[in-house]
Parts: sequence; structure tokens; C-alpha cells
Amino acid sequence: MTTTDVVTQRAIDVLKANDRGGYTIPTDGLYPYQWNWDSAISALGIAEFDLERAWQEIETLMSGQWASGMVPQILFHNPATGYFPGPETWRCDGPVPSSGISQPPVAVTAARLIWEKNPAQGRDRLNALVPKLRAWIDWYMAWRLDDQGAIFTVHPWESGRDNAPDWDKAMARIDTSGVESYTRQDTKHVNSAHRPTQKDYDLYVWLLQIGRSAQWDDAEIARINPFRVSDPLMTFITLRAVRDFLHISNELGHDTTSLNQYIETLEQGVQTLWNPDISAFDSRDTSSGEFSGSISCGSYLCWYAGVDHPGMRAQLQNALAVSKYPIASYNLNGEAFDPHRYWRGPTWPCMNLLIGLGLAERNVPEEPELRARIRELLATQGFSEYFNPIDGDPAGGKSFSWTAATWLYWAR
Ligand code: 9WN
Repeated sequence: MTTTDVVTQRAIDVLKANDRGGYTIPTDGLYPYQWNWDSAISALGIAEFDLERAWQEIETLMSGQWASGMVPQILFHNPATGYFPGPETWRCDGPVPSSGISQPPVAVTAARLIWEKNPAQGRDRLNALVPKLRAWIDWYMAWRLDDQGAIFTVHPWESGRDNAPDWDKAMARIDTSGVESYTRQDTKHVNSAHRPTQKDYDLYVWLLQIGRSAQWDDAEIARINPFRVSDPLMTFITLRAVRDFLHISNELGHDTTSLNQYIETLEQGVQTLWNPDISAFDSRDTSSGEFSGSISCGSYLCWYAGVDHPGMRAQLQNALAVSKYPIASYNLNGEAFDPHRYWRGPTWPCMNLLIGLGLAERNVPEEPELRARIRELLATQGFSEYFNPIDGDPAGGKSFSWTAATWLYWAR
């Protein structure tokens, strides 16, 4: 067996070990349930060795969809211990016990990519998913679209980048003094210096309480939730999802009403996230209109969304020059940079997978170099949750599903 074969077998073993029967958990212990965008990325990896099981991953995720069209961030299919907040804290009543917020809609794109591996075999399964994927896209456009055409998040957990510096200014304006008492579980599994701070968690729980007091009603949340930050990552991933869904709908003969309008709106929206002061796509607080001043891994998803930008190409070249293992979750020269703390500096291979797909599709010449760096990182350090961008030191959960999937689908 070659080294590549050995690492590939290890990646398959990780995904199989994290399989809980119809869905894949991100990692044992730290995250014992089904997470939305983790499952989408895991499904891409699973599709490399078991196409049927890859479809099932997406189908199980969509089984948790609410009547509103929202697809939850976490589905608590089976009782488990060791994670906070669980279903008893969220108190939602969807078809499957769940959290009350969503996550970036990578699953729409994953459905297209899995289908393309064998269109004849996947046709019926994709046809059955189409109305659900459509309802989720419509929900995003109804409830998460700002007045400039960008997608915002109402909770850092919804963005998927929990403690990113993108939210710092918006968070600083919120008084969390009414937060209920709670016990964190995450720091029992991993080093607390690598996790969000207590202050971050107070805000996460406080925002959860807001949603719960609105009984998770979208209109009421829109009225009372003070946290609303437009995010390049969410906007790029949604734009990409709509483009892929339009393609699927055309190919399979489904209704395409409004989809071109959505694309036009989001294309305009992403341009409003360009911050000339840092020469990058940036997050914007919808209440103050202020940019966060953050160059993040989300900034580099422009190509994934079909958007080229010479300024981001320059950023990409710089990122390859200043760190051994790019693209980091946050710019190494940024004032909030911390190489260990979660979304404030470490490199997340799963984000590089999405960035890399976009670079490859747009024929950006730096793609092979980026892929080679991540390949080396995973082959030598294994499938951890995230890594120090400077020395590649692994951190967070071990045997992580979407990291293994990154190897199988892209890096190997
Ligand atoms: C909250 C599962 C998830 C990822 C997120 C990542 C982290 C959860 C947490 O883990 O967030 O969703 O409790 O820290 O930030 O992107 O989906 O891997």
C-alpha cells in the first residue's frame, strides 16, 4: 500500500466509526449528534466509497426540516450525553428534536455533487429531495436576507464560525446580564484555551434564550433579536447553493421560479460586503452598517460562489506566503489573531475544501499549491478538527468526520 492508500483507509475508517446509522457525528464525545454542514461535507467524503450511504446522510439531515423550510444546525436523533446545549435547552418542536437555528446550506451543493457522481442512480433520490432543498433556499431568502442582498446570521452558531472576530463588535453592544446559569461540556473534552471564551458562551446562550422566548417564530425573532451580522461565508455559500439548485432544477425539469432573481440579488449582495479598507470581503453589522475589519476563511469563498476578485487573489497569494498551512480562519496579521483559539486563527481543512473547490472550478493557479499544503498537513498530522496555521499542531476533537472527508474528496 502507498502512503496515500494508508491515509485514505484511515479517513474511511474515521467516517465509518462516526456513523451512527443513517447519520454521521462530527466526532465522538465532543459532538455526539448530527450537525448540518458537517453532514454535507461528510457526505462528499462518504460518496467516495459508498454512494448510497452518502445520499442517506443528506436525506437524514433533511428529515429534520421544519414546516417553515428551516433545516436545523443540530438534529438530536438519539439521546446522548456530553454536549451543551441539548434538546431540553433549545425546546424546539420540529419533526426531529433539534436546535432552533440553521447552518450554511452546503448540503444543497453536496446533493448536486453527489448526484453528478452517478446521475442515473441518483435521479430518484435527488428528485425526492428537490422540494425540501427548495423550501430551505426560500427560507434563507425570506428570513436571512438583509436590505442590501447579503445573508446575515442571527447567532454565531448559525454561521458555523462560532467565535470568529467577525462578531466582536456586534457582540460588544449586547448586554447578556439576563443569561441563565448553564454548564459547559465542551471544555471537559478539549483544551479550554482552544475554545470560545466564557463571555462568548454567555452571548450564545443569551441569544438562544431570545429565540426560545420567541418560540422560534421567524417573524418574532426578526423583531426581537439584536444580533444580525451579514456574513461573506453565509452569502457565498447561499449564492452557490442557489446556482447549484437552479442547475439541478433545469436538469430534472423542476420549477425555477425566482431562482434567477435570487442569484441576481445575492450577486449584488456579495459586492456590498467588499471592505476597501482591508481589501477583502468582510462581515457587516446590519444595525450599525459597520464592517468588522476581518479577513477570514469566509472571505476566500468568493470563487466557490462563482465570484472572481483580483483583490482576493492578492490575499490568497499573501496567505500562501505568510503561513505554511493556509487558509487560516482569520488573517495572521489581524489584531485578534490567535493560532490556537478555534475560529480566531487555526486552519480548518473543511473550509479549505470549499475554498479549493472554488479555486479549481475557476482555474485559479494557486489551487494545486493550496491542496498540496493541506494534503501534507492531513497526511502527517491526522484528521483533527483544526490546526495551528504556522506549525500545523493539531487541536480540538480528534478523528473528525469533515476533516477525513476533506482528504477523501479533495486533498488526497
Ligand atoms: C456549535 C460541529 C460544529 C461545527 C461548527 C463548529 C462547532 C458547535 C460547538 O462544531 O460548533 O455548532 O458547540 O462548538 O464551530 O462549525 O458545525 O463540528
